Amino acid sequence: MSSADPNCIFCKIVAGQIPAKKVFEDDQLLAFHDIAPWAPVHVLVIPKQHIATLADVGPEHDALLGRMLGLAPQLMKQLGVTGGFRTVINTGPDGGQEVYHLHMHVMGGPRPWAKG
Ligand code: DGP
Repeated sequence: MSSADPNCIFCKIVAGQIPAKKVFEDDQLLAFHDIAPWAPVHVLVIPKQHIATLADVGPEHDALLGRMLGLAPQLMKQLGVTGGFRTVINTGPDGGQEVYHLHMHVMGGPRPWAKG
């Protein structure tokens, strides 16, 4: 596993140095509520290891990415979302990425949403 980036806010959440409303955790992944939700239910799924963006992954990350995606329906079910959901991974400056630790937004709940 890559070492954590001491300047990365999501690495600090992984390390427990910044609080987050966690909804899932295992040895590889962490999921928690977004601090600025765009939808009634809005969680972020992150790898615990520091990977800056989706553009930085390689074949060695295939299983990890598969697990991140597979967690989305499980979390939405756990959080009572029944009408479908949206998954988004912003990548790089032109992709609108603000936090440079790979994360997948998973959003659900009745529309209209505030954003998106
Ligand atoms: P993006 O634009 O894809 O990089 O989205 C980053 C998201 O991270 C944004 O929706 C807000 C969220 N976020 C930023 N800082 C924190 C934090 O300290 N805690 C939590 N829970 N979410 C955060």
